[in-house]
Order: sequence, then structure tokens, then C-alpha cells
Amino acid sequence: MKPLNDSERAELLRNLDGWTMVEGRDAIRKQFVFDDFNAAFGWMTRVALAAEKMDHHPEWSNVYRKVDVTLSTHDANGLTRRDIELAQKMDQFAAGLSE
Ligand code: H2B
Repeated sequence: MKPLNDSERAELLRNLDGWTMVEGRDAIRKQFVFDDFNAAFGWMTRVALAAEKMDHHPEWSNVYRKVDVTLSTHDANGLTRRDIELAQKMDQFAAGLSE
């Protein structure tokens, strides 16, 4: 899978809410904030099952009710459509749950 070109990333990133480019790396990041640990970990569990199904996995860390996520395609050494798809899923699952 090829990294996204400039026009693809401009278009696809415009449709993502709250995601920003990581400095010095072809990757995107977002911090999700939930009501409590239970909501955060429940969301992570849903995302984990979807990620495994997609065979596309996030880099993430959780502290209490916050989850920091970085998405990049390791095999392509950069951002691909798969990252955008996973980002959209994460946003959908978090809709109404995250601040
Ligand atoms: N996840 C991410 N984020 N990038 C990858 O390149 C990737 C992955 N590759 N999950 C998959 C697994 C690959 O290692 C397996 C063999 O399909």
C-alpha cells in the first residue's frame, strides 16, 4: 500500500475532526478524552476488535480517561487510506462519548 499523495491527504484529512499531523513523521494523532476509565477502555476494546478485523493496528496509550492515538502504516512507512479508515472508525465509536 502506497502513502497518500498531497491532494489525497488534503482531502481526506479535511474530513477528519481533531486529527493533526505528527511532527517529523508521516502519521496522524489525536487525543480522545472520555468521562472515566470505563468509557475509555470500553472504547479501546471496540476499536481493538475493529482494528484486528482490518489487520491495521493503532499506536496508543491510555492514562485514566485519556487515550493518545497515533496512526501510520508501518509497512508503507507513512500515512495510507487504512489510517484514515481506522481514524473514522475511532471517531464513530467515540461519537457522543468523548469530549
Ligand atoms: N498496522 C499498522 N498500523 N501498520 C501496518 O503496516 C500493519 C498493521 N501491518 N498491522 C500489518 C498488521 C501486518 O504486519 C500484517 C502482517 O498484516
